[in-house]
Amino acid sequence: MKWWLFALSAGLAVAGFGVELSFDGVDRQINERKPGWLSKAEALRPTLYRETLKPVGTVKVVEDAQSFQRLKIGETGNDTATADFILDFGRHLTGYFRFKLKAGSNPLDFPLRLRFVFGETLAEVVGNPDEKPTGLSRAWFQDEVVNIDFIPGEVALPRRYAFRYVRCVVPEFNRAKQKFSFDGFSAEAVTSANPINLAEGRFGNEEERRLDTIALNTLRDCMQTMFEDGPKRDRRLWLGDLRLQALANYETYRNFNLVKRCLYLLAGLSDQDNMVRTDCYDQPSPHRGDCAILDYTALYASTLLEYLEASGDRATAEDLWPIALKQLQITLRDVDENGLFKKSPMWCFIDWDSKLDRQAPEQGVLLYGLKRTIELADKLGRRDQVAAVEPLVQKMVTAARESLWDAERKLFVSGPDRQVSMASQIWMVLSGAVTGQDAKDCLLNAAKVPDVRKPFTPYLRNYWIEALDVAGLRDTARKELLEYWGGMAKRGADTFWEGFVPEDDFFSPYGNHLINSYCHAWSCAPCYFLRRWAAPAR
Ligand code: RAM
Repeated sequence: MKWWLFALSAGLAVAGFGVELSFDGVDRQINERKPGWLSKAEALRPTLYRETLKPVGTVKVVEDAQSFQRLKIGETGNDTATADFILDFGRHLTGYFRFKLKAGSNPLDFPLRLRFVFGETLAEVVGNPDEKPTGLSRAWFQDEVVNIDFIPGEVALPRRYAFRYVRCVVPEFNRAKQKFSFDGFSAEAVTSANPINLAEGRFGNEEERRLDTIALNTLRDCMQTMFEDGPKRDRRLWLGDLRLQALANYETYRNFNLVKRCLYLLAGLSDQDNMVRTDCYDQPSPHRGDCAILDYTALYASTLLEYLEASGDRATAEDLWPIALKQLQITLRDVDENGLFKKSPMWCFIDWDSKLDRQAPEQGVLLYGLKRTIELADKLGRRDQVAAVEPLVQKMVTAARESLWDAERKLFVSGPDRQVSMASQIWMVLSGAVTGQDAKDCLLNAAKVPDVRKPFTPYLRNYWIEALDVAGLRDTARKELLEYWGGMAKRGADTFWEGFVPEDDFFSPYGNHLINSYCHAWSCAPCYFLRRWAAPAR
């Protein structure tokens, strides 16, 4: 037995949960490999595919009570000789924008001031972000002012945007109208998703095909030099989003190297305690973010396991195994001696719901992470290294059943107020703490509780669909998927959104819907589920 493993087993045997386990040997291995991991991530930096797009025309936006956010496209045309017009590129894209200017009949004798607003939705191009405060930076709203000294010429805006619409405002139009005109606009869309690799899908009907297409576009526009959460905001790699993107990617664009790169980035940027931080940036050079989400950390091993299963790349899984094992130690820190999670100093996310009690869902996700780490160990022939933690699975299941299961109502409750949420049932079912009829019951019973806390984001909805499927309720899962993502499609989504609450078009976790991301990685579930369900059993 290796000495660090001995320390781990001894620590557990003596103290069980609630104690810092000794992982010295693992830490040493990680520290030795870490610089190499970052170099490997760098070597995997993808070249981006580029496509030039022209606007399909201009649009006028009109108010309409029945439409998403009470706005719809009215008249369409081609008129760019006005003080204020909106270009429509006909599809969502992540990329760059440029335009040409022609001289007019009179010389330009002052700088031409132009304002551009880029929108994934109509609301962004006609709305005023300053009307409602947001908890995030106002600068996420994609607008720019440019002052042009000389014409004719071509101007390329320096930043990357995520958009379908571009509003162009010429504040001094009357002063300038004899002196210039626009002479063409174009966008360069960028992605690391190669359409040639796109696997053909089989769908039950046109509605399913449509949802798949919107999900593919979402994934494509989030696939950049790493998997970004949203190309408008935060433009960051987040571990929780990565897992769902990776799963969808295996069914579609099959860019295994991009997943590998992200796994290496997170590992190479892990902190001084060797915790993979929840988020990281790629520009100007890779560096980590400052978030530490407990439930995301619990999913690192699962993401690595799924990468191994999809790609067959055992060398990478072997290389990253120590950091996956290390995350297990970190996530078990907040589980008490009875196998119960109570609270953590880390950020417990689960969903953007400030009123959600997180005890039961975290119990579920930590148990899930524990089991997936054991599975990974098994695949790598390292079962001996997790032998000491295996009894904890049963302990956590028992703790969940004893402390969180409401036998009368046949569902899980969470926290001192015994809150009923779909999140609790979802993660308990996914963790296997309940199976068979109990799993079906808790999901369906909770959904009927009048004040049940429902998911706010497609992230948790994704796991709701998966939990139904795992519980043997595939027809319900399919129906729910078509209803929820179909709800976004009916409201005109070109790509799926960060947040969607069917009863509230203006839902935003940040207080202002204009800051929301409307092309968001964790929303690409339809292309994952629909394709898997259509495929012969694997
Ligand atoms: C949001 C990001 C991301 C998510 C985190 C928790 O700010 O958009 O998608 O993973 O929050």
